[in-house]
Amino acid sequence: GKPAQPKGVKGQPANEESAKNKPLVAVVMGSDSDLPKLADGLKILRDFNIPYTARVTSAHRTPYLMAEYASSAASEGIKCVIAAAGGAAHLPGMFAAYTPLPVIGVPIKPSLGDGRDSVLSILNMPRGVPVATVSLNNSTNAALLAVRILGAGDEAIRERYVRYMREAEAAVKEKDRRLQE
Ligand code: RP5
Repeated sequence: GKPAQPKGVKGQPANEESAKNKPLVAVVMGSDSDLPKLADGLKILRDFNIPYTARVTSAHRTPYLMAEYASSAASEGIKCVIAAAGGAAHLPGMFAAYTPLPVIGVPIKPSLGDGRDSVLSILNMPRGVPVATVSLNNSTNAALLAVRILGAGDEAIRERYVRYMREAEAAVKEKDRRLQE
């Protein structure tokens, strides 16, 4: 007879369950030294219940791995990429050169200088290869933008985002109210 279907959690077939947990966002970084600056953004993705994968794929140190991963990300089911790099921050732009997916660049403050080089090298892309650039170390906005992009085609994610906006609004109103005390 037919082999028993392996069950995932909540009694769903395992293959459906793993499809549900397949990463939608790829967070790539030039170095593991960037990781601490990405912690806030990764927390937001978890809070929004967005499955993601985090990888170190350096445009300079592992160019072939980076190109291979960027080339296959879309067919792996990734919908949106967050790419972080500092200094000679080529990763977001190079990643965007290999994928049709939206790429959000996070400039990381390097050990040398104030970080304008990171910002400008991610921001100043040639026409035709866009990278959405957030401000220095701002993985929070990168993650929120990724959630918005996913939410454009997914009502449940959009609803979670609207709730987040309401909560953020309430938090500011509460601070204002306390100022009046
Ligand atoms: C970039 O060089 C990385 O994105 C990182 O921000 C910077 C420094 O890397 P490490 O020398 O700390 O590995 O590629």
